[in-house]
Amino acid sequence: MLGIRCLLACALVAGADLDKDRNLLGFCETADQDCHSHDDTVWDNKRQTNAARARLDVNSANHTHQLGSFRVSCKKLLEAFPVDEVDGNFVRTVKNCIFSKSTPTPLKGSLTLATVSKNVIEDILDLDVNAIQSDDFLQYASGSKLLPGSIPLAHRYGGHQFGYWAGQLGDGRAHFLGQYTNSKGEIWELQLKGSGKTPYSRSGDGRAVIRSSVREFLGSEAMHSLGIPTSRAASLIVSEEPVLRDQFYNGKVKKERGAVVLRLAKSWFRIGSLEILAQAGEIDLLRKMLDFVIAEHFPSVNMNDPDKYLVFFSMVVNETAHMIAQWMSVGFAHGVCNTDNFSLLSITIDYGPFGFMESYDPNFIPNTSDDEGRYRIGAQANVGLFNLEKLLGALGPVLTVKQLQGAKTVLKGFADLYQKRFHQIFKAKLGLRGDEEEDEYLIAYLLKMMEDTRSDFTMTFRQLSEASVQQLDSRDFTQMWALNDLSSHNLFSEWLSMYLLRHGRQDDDCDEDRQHRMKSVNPRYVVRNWMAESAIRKAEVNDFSEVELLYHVLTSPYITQETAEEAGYAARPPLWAQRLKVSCSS
Ligand SMILES: *[C@@H]1O[C@H](CO)[C@@H](O)[C@H](O)[C@H]1NC(C)=O
Ligand SMILES: *[C@@H]1O[C@H](CO)[C@@H](O)[C@H](O)[C@H]1NC(C)=O
Ligand SMILES: *[C@@H]1O[C@H](CO)[C@@H](O)[C@H](O)[C@H]1NC(C)=O
Ligand SMILES: CC(=O)N[C@H]1CO[C@H](CO)[C@@H](O)[C@@H]1O
Repeated sequence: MLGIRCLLACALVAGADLDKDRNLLGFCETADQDCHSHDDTVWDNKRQTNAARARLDVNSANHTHQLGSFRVSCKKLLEAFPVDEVDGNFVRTVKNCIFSKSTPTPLKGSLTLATVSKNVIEDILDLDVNAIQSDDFLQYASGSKLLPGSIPLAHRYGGHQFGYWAGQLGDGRAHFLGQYTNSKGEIWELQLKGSGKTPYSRSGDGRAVIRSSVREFLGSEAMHSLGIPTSRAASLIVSEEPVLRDQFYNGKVKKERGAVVLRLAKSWFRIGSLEILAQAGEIDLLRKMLDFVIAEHFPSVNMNDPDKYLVFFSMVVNETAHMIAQWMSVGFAHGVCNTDNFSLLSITIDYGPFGFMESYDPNFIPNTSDDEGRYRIGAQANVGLFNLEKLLGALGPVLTVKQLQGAKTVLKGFADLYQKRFHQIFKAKLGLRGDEEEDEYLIAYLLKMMEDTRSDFTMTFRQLSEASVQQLDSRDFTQMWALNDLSSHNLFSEWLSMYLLRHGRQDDDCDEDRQHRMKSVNPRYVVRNWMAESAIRKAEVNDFSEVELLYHVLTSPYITQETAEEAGYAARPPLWAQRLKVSCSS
């Protein structure tokens, strides 16, 4: 058994895929220590509370606001930070500031409100979904007219792209509109994406096309409903403005149409926001931004603590490890994990060529042009670590030698934090309570079988949740296509026996509870590429019904829904889906 255990630890590491030798060891070592002190119920409870809260909010929220009284404010950011002295949306190198004033460029032709997120409109923006079916909303949410209180800004940042320092990047087609303080006292930053050129557009046209905007809208709202920290999308507006794109970078330029997403986050600052200040030697500004971010978003850090930057860093390391483990738990591959696409708040931002893995494969790459597989799903933890190293580099100028040493030690703990969280989440996905030594082995064994049989990641876990113990025991999977695939593995019976025995040892756990628990963490619906693609094809001819349908389905991913079943969203993907290439240029 020990032999197979070590073999299978490799499979799990493939899922985690950090620095291979070290972590293979690291994994085996932590297994014997008391490293699972947090019970998985913490995670379950948190999700359930959030879901319950979400339901409550829908009923109790105060939607008295009509659009007429909606206001944003830019005061806080403008008072905190210097602004570019130069005006105008022409491309330039910008120094000694955090923002440039930049006015959105209205889209040409008639505008159509393609879809809105009811949850964001009501629960975050305190607006009535009916009130926003107005021409005013179309103008505000597309950049044609400025919201009361808005002084639109483009953010200056830099970043490491594909492993190398890329210099000044910045919001090249996004405009920060202002902060909105909602009826719950939360402060949200509103941003338009696709709203025209800024000083940071480089060679871009400042636009986004329908294709990428639909994906961002659905992707971010779906991630939120899966319980994963993310930016949000309020609305999607499409226009008649022609936008030229070489979709597959093969020289075939196609005329598409411009679209704008109104998106929200508690903060849009990224690792690259700090990096550019450190690289440019603007150390006072670096300190200013750090103090602002800590004061606004890390309330547990004491501003008078001489180690506050170190404490901040350790919190970002921890939260980033958790975020990536959560990505892995739903098979989410971000696709472009550059330091400028990594939030300082460890929320998922910048939905580009992302993808949800279908057949389990640690080498899954959502961006078909990423030939090296730098951002393959199994490498995400490694890339997260790389990005945190770059964050540490940016903090260098404000840390003492001793603090720098401390920060390096914190960084060394990343792999462990990640693996503990990964283990905890996957244990919950298998419905395992308490801790048994063989748990990691059960997880690794399953992933290895999934990889060998190319079983569907989402539906394997879901069907394990839906099958009763009797069904599992009798190995009757005629109605369960993913489990049917998995059961073709020659070690499946052995694994299943172990799994059922493990469950049998859980006292006070009836099968219904197990199923219920598992169904609340294993989604039945994720945004598969083929689903998004089908909705996009219709959206491109102004039929937004499928975008709407997907949005509704994906807001309750853990609940079986009739319309979703009719649409085949939990069925074996259609044949044409296998030939699909992800659209990369956006
Ligand atoms: C709802 O908002 C209105 C206007 O802002 C306020 O007067 C009212 O007290 C609020 N009601 C609740 C239940 O919070
Ligand atoms: C790490 O992050 C998790 C998830 O957000 C949180 O529950 C935990 O308290 C954090 N731990 C530390 C030491 O900050
Ligand atoms: C996809 O990967 C290629 C190769 O690394 C890269 O040049 C391209 O920018 C990536 N696409 C996106 C949208 O990030
Ligand atoms: C999806 C997305 O917004 N990706 C951005 C990530 O960062 C690069 C620069 O590194 C931008 O070009 C992408 O647009």
